Amino acid sequence: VTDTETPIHRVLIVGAGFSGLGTALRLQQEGIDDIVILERASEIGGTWRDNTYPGAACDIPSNLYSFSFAQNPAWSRSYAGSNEIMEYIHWLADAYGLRRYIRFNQRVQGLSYDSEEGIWTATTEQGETVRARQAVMAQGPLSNPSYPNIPGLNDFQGRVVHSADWDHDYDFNGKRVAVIGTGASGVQIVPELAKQASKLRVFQRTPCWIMPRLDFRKPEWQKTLFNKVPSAQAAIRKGLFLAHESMATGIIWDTPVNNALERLARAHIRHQVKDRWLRRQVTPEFKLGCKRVLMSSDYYPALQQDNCELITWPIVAINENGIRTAEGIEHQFDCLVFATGFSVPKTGTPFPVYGENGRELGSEWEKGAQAYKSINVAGYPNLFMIFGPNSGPGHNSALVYIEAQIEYIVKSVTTLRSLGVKAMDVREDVQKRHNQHLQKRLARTTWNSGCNSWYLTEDGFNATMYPGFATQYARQMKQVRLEDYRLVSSTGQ
Ligand code: NA7
Repeated sequence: VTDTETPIHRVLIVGAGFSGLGTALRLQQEGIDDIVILERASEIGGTWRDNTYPGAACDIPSNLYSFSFAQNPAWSRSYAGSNEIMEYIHWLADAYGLRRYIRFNQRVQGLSYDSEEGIWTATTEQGETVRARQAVMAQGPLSNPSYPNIPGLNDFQGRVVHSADWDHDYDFNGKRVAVIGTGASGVQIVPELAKQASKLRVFQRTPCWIMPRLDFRKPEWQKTLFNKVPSAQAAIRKGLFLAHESMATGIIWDTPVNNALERLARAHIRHQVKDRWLRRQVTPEFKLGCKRVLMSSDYYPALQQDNCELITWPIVAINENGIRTAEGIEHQFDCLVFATGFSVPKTGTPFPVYGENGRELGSEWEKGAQAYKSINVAGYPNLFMIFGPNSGPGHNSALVYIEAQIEYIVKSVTTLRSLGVKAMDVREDVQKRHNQHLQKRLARTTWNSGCNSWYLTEDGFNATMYPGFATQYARQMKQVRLEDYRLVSSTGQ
């Protein structure tokens, strides 16, 4: 098929997770339904489709974890598990008829822009070509599981499982299991595996701050109320949102709120951990907020079960039987569970993206990714990103940020249509000023207070997080300031 024979769609979206589906839904509501979504897997759901390990749940209260334009009155718990979140995602796709836009099993291998025509072309590894006037990258920032580079990893003869690629056929009952990694996924997996494994060893490199998690079953009357009076749910949602906003002052900046939250986390350790050695081991040395603050009320108790032990000696090697630590001990296992997170393309893109005059985004981002309002990049007209550079939520619901970005995309697409303009390209000087300001603000955050985290590149550049309140972020996304863009008319001017 030659380019001239390939139909030109209005909007092309990469990824059918929350971001891609939400964008399609809102575009459809605005009367734009010439949409194609390319999805690499055979199912929708993105990160929630992939993260199905036992205990997988959201750290954000469920009432804050749905789109405001499609609330979910049915949440059964104060914090939703991954199953229930997937149910909500399926409901979104079915209730709004979004599946008809999706082409499954199509892994995008490149995106390129034709300046003459003002058209984006996506090609997939499976040989599909899709052309569209606007392109939305909604492939998610944390979608590729990362395995650490430990010598001998391939020699292990037992089962190897990653938190983001769970093996549901494997029976952990009575098995000797190692969990490597104590981040957000590790602390959710450990209490569940501690119920099944005969021996569970948790390999910790760095402990994280962990807050108690008030998880409870929601009363039936609340669901009935939310069904009948959506404004009641909206009001509760607002309250939860503001509570999280107020915590930002401690998590993002080193303020008295930070000290209070840290005292609470220390009290949580004292209350739940009896042994002094273990207390010392699980107490972080970095400031609360520097890495993601975790939520769990059953992780510390699980560590103290008879079948469970925390190991803080560094892992030196893996062999056919298990793990050798720097202490010189070899621990034998039937299964190794990697809760070691994701490879984050901070200084690149997940696939090559070619803009005007053949420029390539990954190489422009070698020294750290930069965008304008995290959504557009100069030289890449009509390209939008969800969870682009510096839109990471440190303290509030990811969906609040996604929603702000979706609204910006919808406004941009409808504005282009109403002005009869071919393309909008953010001005280089505007993008530069925006980033100078961002980096100045980031320098004063706790993320830059001296710990290693996936938020920072090796030389300490933060291309990941947004250094402010979710409210501030959403406010800057409310308006598309045309003066910030170079507008290209259909005649090319
Ligand atoms: P994270 O938060 O990236 O955590 C990965 C964990 O794995 C963390 O504890 C790491 O220790 C540990 N890790 C990585 N490599 C090693 C080696 N070689 N040895 C021992 N331990 C290792 O991933 P999650 O999946 O938990 O969460 C990802 C995000 O998803 C999370 O932030 C939420 O936003 C949702 P380290 O701290 O680097 O010393």
